[in-house]
Amino acid sequence: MSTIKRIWAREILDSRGIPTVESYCQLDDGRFATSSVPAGTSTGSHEALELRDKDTKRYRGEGTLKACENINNVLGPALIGMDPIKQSNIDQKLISIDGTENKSKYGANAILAISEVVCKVASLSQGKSLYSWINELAVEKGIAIGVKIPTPLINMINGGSHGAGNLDFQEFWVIPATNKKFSEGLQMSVEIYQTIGENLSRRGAIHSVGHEGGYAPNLFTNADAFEVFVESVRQTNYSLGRDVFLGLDVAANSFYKDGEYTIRDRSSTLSDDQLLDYYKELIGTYKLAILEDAFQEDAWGSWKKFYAALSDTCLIAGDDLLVTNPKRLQKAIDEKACNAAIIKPNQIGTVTETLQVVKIAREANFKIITSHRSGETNDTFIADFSVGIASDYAKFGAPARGERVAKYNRLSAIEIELEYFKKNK
Ligand code: 2PG
Ligand code: MG
Repeated sequence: MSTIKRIWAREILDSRGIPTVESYCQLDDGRFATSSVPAGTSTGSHEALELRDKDTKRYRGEGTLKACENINNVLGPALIGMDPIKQSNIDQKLISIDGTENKSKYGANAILAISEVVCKVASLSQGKSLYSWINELAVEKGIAIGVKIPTPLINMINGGSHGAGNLDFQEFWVIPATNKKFSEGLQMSVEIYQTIGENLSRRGAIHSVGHEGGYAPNLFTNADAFEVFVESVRQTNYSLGRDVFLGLDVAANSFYKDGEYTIRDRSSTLSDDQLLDYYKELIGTYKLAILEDAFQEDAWGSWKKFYAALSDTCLIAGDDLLVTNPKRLQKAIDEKACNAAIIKPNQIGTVTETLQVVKIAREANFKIITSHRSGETNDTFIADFSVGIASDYAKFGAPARGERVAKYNRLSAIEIELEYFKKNK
């Protein structure tokens, strides 16, 4: 049995130029792994706490030196001598040392950085691919039987707090049909992404790209983005509603204030019921397959109405609503508020707790959407995780920018590896 010899961390930058935590773990057999954690921009207020230094003399208060010190001086030393393949013992130890409900003492960023790096080094020490090791953990918990490459939700256009003050909705996706092979779906989406780019430039509408690599165009309304999608898909060899579908992360928190929602598609503010009517219109016109965070994170009543009206028509996904938290997920199941869960390990803070949330969601027949964050690194842990838990969907941003394509390229590599194993059984 190999044991943990040393764990340490340093501050690095994420894709937005904001500090995050990179962790290292060395075993007594010499094996070594490194990992880094992402961070959100449009975070839900019920997420586990990401520890920031709040020292305004450095990185405008966003430094992660304290989180790194917590790893170097407290959390890391406490795990020395432990067996890295006992992921739940490791995570349990981290949870109990921190002792708070939302990991606010040592920081969910510090805790997850350790949880993930230990998971990685454990896969190495057993000579297994990371996704297949995560699958073993998932099988042990009764979450998955085999591995599966998820269908990607590919971000084409960014608005909201990921955009450039242009559109209100945060992420406009193209979703390949679920019967397509991953590589086929990726290729289709890239061709559509590039066609959208050309159409936006022709209209003089490209402003820039947003946090996740989607275009951040100057368009008149949110619905105009879908018009560009329809036009662009038509110009490719693919057909909307057969080869590809459309979807949205509305991220409604970002345009909600004092009981009202403000979007540029309407001249006056909208109540929850009026917004619901607008979604019905959009879903009818553009046949949207998935809608994430259609209402703000605590509007349980509106989520329930939305579910009652549309759960047979599209997937209703909770992100800021659920924050990968078992209690909030259970409430959503009991109250029939949604039927798909966005899964982000850094919203809860350990690999084991994330697996527990996936288990609850699966048992309630929810679809699982494993997700990156808007502030990412080139770490591809989340791609292996999505395959290991047999996630239905994965959202890793646009097919552009290094930190986004790293994850899609990792899924491609896993696809090739799985095909090889199938042929050479
Ligand atoms: C989301 C995510 C990721 P952020 O809202 O789903 O796309 O954004 O990481 O900013 O919360
Ligand atoms: Mg979201």
